Amino acid sequence: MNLDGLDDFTVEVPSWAYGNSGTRFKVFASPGVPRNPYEKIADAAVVHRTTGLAPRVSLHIPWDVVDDWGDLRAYAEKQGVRLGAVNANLFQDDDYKLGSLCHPDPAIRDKAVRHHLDCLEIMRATGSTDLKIWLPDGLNYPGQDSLRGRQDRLAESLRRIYDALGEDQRILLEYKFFEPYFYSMDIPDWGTSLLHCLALGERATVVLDTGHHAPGTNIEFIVMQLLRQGRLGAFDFNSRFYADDDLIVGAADPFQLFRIMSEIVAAGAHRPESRVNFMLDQCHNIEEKIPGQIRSVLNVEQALAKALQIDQGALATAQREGDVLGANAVLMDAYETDVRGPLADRREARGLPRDPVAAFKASGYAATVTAERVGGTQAGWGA
Ligand code: PSV
Ligand code: MN
Ligand code: MN
Repeated sequence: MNLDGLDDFTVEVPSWAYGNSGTRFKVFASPGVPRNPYEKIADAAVVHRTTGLAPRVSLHIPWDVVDDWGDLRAYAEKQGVRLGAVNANLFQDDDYKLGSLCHPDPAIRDKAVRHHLDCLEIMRATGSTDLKIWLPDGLNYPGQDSLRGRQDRLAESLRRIYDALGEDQRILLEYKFFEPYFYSMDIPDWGTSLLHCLALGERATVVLDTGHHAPGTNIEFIVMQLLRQGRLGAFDFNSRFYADDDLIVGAADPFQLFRIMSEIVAAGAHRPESRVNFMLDQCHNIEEKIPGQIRSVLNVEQALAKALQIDQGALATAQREGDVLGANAVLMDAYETDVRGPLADRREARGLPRDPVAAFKASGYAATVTAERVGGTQAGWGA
């Protein structure tokens, strides 16, 4: 079985997946959750040690702020992982009631821009290259503000952030089509995100969160189109049924994940040279968090392994000859291939556990940290 393309493939895990989280109405407390960013990194490192797939951890600012970034970086490296993308946070400040980067008041826009400049400073200390920007903003009512004016203000604010990027830094600009109660989002779709990125310059790229689309959206089409433009910077992988559910990637629609990875493989974008950052953006509200993350990174790997089974030659021939069913069959054959055994063999050959979830359960890690950690923080929101 051809699994060559897996060798340098990695998934980045989010620090907030290890803390408590819940619905919009209730956070469920789990025993042994991390009390600070160091403990989040320790948990993330377990995911990497058991899977060999997750060597980076995304941070959320200010949730993960520490006194000494060099110390956190050194701690992560000692644990065998690196600090990854830095997520800005514009959604927990009274000043942003009417928006942040698009706010009608220039002083509030300035504050929001400065938050991103602070994130760039943090990235210099952590060695991170990716700044992820997500706007939780929009309008509740038609006429509340000028749709066009907000886009002009957004362009200006993003320009200030972009111009402050260091040589090796880039922007990941996230879009999302809805928030509960909004009539219009400030960056509702990939077209809006891409237009801003194109205006900014080549170090501005789109991040595609799989939970941020209307039901039925053909996400692999968006992936293909952004790859064509060289502007797919990253994924925020998760699953959704009805809303932005942040459930385990590949849980709701494994076939969709396969179709996404098929476009990735067709463009060779699973290789590190593509600089597509395959991140998770998930919360584990009721399930155990570390096994939930292990399951997630394995699901991404499995979808990629299946996509690598597509007989590209046979597919191209069937497509050229107009063999509709034949072409579809080539794709489905790859999807139906059971890659679990070969992936377990591959893990074993690399000194990793055949079954990472079972290995984690047998390790006693959960009991150890439950005994050690009392008073874990809620993921992000209370940090
Ligand atoms: C917003 O729904 C989002 O997807 C953004 O990436 C945020 O940073 C993240 O979720 C917060 O959990
Ligand atoms: Mn996201
Ligand atoms: Mn989201």
